[in-house]
Amino acid sequence: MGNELLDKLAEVVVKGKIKEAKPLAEQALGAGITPQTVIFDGLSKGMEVVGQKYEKKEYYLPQVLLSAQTMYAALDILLPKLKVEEVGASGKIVIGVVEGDVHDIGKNIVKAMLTGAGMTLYDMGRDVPLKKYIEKVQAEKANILATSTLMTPTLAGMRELEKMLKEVGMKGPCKTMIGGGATSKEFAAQIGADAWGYDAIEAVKIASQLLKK
Ligand code: B12
Repeated sequence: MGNELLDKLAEVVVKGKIKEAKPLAEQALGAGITPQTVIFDGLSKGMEVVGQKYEKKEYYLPQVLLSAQTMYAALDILLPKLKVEEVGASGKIVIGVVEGDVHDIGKNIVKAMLTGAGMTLYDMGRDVPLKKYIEKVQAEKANILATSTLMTPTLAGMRELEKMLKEVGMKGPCKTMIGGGATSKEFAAQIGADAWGYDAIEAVKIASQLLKK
């Protein structure tokens, strides 16, 4: 029963059946499936397929956009219901998608999980000029700067952010964590980021570790 609903949700994302997204998400919650499971084992699985279809040129941008909107419709229901175990580490986190990149679904899931875990989030949005991040980190005396990118060309922005943080004397007092499809643990080490996370579940673990340092 549970698996069927999750498969159906993945399919709805793949096909961009936007109207079915909310009712199905509600049905899944009603069936006792956790929001996390619905997001990671349902919606995200669908989005993986969308990515593969785009790579194979079976899908073009309008279809990808429709799938993204479908995922967002379901997330409207799911994100407010996310229950994350409080991790006993509180802190201020500035989060956003780096300049040049508009992919923000993953960032928004990460943000919801960190908020659920008891942290204070300052969401900068997507395609954000690097300077704005530094200004916000300084203004809020943030403990962590968390950035996301799914595109290779915009990786350079993350390297630049590390430099900019150093220049204003915040590298150290403010830890950095990065994630998103274009990033990797190796890349994080290369640029001197303090942590890298594969997904939103890991994001909570690494943020709490960074806050305890
Ligand atoms: C949906 C999508 C879009 C949507 C985005 C809608 C939106 N509001 O986000 C639209 C249609 C707008 C779009 C546009 C484009 N896209 Co697009 N898109 C995708 C697609 C299919 C899925 C991305 C997604 O939402 N995944 C689901 C979420 C939940 O996963 P996620 O983002 O990876 O996030 C998880 C983890 O990565 C992690 N995470 C994410 N951020 C962070 C941050 C931290 C700190 C941590 C710890 C963890 C973490 O946790 C998240 C949850 O678990 C990917 C394919 C793919 N394989 O990723 C291509 C993809 C990212 N797009 C791509 C491209 C090229 C584009 C365009 C340039 C296309 C074009 N020619 O115009 C434009 C981008 C324009 C721009 N300047 O940004 C390429 C990027 C290639 C590259 N390496 O550079 C990809 C990989 C497709 C491909 N194979 O070619 N796209």
